[in-house]
Amino acid sequence: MKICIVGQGYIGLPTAALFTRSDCEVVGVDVNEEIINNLNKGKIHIEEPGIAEIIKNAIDNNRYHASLTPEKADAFIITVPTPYIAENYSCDLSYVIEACNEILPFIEKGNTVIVESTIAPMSTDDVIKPIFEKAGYTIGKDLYLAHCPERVLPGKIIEELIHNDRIIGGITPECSKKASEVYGQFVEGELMLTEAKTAELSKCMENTYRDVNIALANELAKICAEIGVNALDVIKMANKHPRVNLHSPGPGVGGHCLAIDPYFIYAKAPETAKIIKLARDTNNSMPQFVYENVCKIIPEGKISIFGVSYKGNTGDDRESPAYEIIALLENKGYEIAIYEPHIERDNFVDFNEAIKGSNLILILADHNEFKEMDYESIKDKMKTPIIFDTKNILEEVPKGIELYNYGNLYKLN
Ligand code: SAJ
Repeated sequence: MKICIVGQGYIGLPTAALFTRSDCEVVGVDVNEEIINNLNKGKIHIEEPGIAEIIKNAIDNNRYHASLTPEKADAFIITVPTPYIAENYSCDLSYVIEACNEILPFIEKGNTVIVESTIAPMSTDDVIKPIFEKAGYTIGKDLYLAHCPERVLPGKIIEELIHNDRIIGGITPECSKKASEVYGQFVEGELMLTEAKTAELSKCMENTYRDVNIALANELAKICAEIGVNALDVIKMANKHPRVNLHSPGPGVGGHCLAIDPYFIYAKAPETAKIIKLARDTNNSMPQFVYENVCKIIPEGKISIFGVSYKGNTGDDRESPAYEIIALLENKGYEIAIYEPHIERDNFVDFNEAIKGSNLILILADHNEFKEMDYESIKDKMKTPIIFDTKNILEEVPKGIELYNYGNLYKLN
């Protein structure tokens, strides 16, 4: 089977890698020339374990190459970003539409087209299907169209792509069947056949479920700071109940999924999607909450930011709440030094420079490096050894260091 995958990012590239392992030939398409050139040399631009070796091996065996333009194939998979439109939070399908138009000249009767990008409910029926119908195809008869959302966790993509159950949402049952034959190449989880619109909403709801739960945890953290209770203890205790799973409060919700997908549902039914919108607002309010607490801990001085990526052990900083927190602190006049071991950027500094003469370490990402750090040694290097851990990663710190987290913020009131 030859597969053409449009979009060689966090999902498209690992997906390409897995198809090549199942003896498929893959052409990975992307608009970014630098990415294409690097990929063809075996250089990977995403930080995800396992991918580089597979792609290198596939290039050596002529099973993978990257290209700026699509090629004829048996199946086309679209894995491009779907941001949201700021005015009304609706799903911006422009990259998906562009990708559909781009593959059109290479499509032949009998091919399968799969959109993996997360899209708002009804997008496949109302927007994507007409593109191919206008070109003369009858969907389900001579072209098969499906929405098959990915549901993998960054950092564990390879494992989850293989083992997670997969939603296969065809426009017709025949479309679902054809799309399941494509994923059957490497997916070992269950292939669940359904309609496109059900697949779309299921995917958006998965991330909304998590966003709403995180909002609940964040609200709890705020309540606890207000009334004088240790939020982390409450979570630990409550989660001993067999049917309770309170999530973790944090500096806000980042990433390209949780911070965006709930809006796709909200935009479809703004009058009804009340909890969904409130959860987004609550999570969006967390940078301000972190900022206000920092101001209470130290009114001025140097702050060492530990981590800006949206989640631990990745170099992905899309939609990261860290940047809003940094902007608020800079505006207030604090001196900011950013230490982020997973991202290289000109204005980021190394560990020693970050903590030298610092008044506060503000942990904003749960990287392993920060969990395993020798905090004893930082005491002498900092001006005032204080840590505010917004990710709940430090249970204990050496004597002489003052630690704030969501368990004891009430002490500041
Ligand atoms: N977060 C909290 N508290 C928590 C859990 C997470 O504040 O208890 C924050 C994280 O710090 C991060 C954000 O939420 O900023 C999102 O992180 P995440 O690990 O929950 O999820 P993502 O965005 O990396 O991946 C999600 C996953 N969806 C679900 O778990 C329902 C993943 O399976 C999806 O494939 C992915 O979205 C996607 O692509 O849609």
